[in-house]
Amino acid sequence: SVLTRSYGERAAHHSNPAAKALLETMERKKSNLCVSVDVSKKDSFLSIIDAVGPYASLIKAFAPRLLLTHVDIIEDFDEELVKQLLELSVKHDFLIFEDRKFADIGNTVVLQYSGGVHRIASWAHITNAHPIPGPSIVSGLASVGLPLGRGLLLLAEMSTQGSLAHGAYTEDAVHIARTRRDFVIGFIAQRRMEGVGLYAGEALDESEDFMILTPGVGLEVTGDALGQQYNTPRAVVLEAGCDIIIVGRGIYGKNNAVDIAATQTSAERYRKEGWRAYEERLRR
Ligand code: S5P
Repeated sequence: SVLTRSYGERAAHHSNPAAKALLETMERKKSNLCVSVDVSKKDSFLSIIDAVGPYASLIKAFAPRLLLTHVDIIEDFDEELVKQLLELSVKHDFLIFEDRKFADIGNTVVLQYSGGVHRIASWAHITNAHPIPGPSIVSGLASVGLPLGRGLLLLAEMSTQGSLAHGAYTEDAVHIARTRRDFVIGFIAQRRMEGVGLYAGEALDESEDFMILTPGVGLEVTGDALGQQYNTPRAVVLEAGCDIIIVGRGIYGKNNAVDIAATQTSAERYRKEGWRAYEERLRR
């Protein structure tokens, strides 16, 4: 089973270059930690990334969730930021996951992914999408991302209280991913989901290897005021069988006033906890 394979071994089961690179850097840096950096100033954004770079294998960049309106998180976004982000990604050996959560028709997501102010496909190794529109969203994004060697994650479940992504929705998300294994490298989910999305007559392919990235990870608190729910790295990696823990406020604190030393200490703490749980899982 995937659960008893090392990240390094699993790299061989992926043909997608982003998936391969991610699993290899995780093994190399002994880190299954993805740091989520949701701050609104370019300077804070870059200094957090520089600080946690040595401790994370994947940086989840700013998330301009609704491009149609004015909600882009980084107020002073520019081309220079992208350049510096890419320099940091080389310096610290991490990949960039733009948590864009695409959710529109194929034609629109092609434009959103390739163009606009942010030109996400040009710099983000990995991005994600809600499967709500059906398989066409994956085809649209793949037409932009595959030629660039990018990978996609589907949101099969969410960490929030009352999430609608469960049951048949989650089943279908996994099913869609199975039909596009060249581009869909894994899921945002809360558990391994083994056997989910296998419809009558379908067989589980031995080479199938999806990465499970899990947000809603915290050591100090069990939630926030807006429906977020937290589990420990151990519960997520060892008990639920997920591969990567996504941690935001648990690492960098609450706002733009960044305490670099404290950020580094907590990044290392989460990295250690996540890695220990993974090593224990391998021995099971
Ligand atoms: O279901 C989800 C999916 C995502 S990508 N729940 C989440 O919280 N996320 C993201 O993970 C969210 O957008 C945020 O960037 C991060 C969690 O941040 P934290 O500060 O609560 O750790």
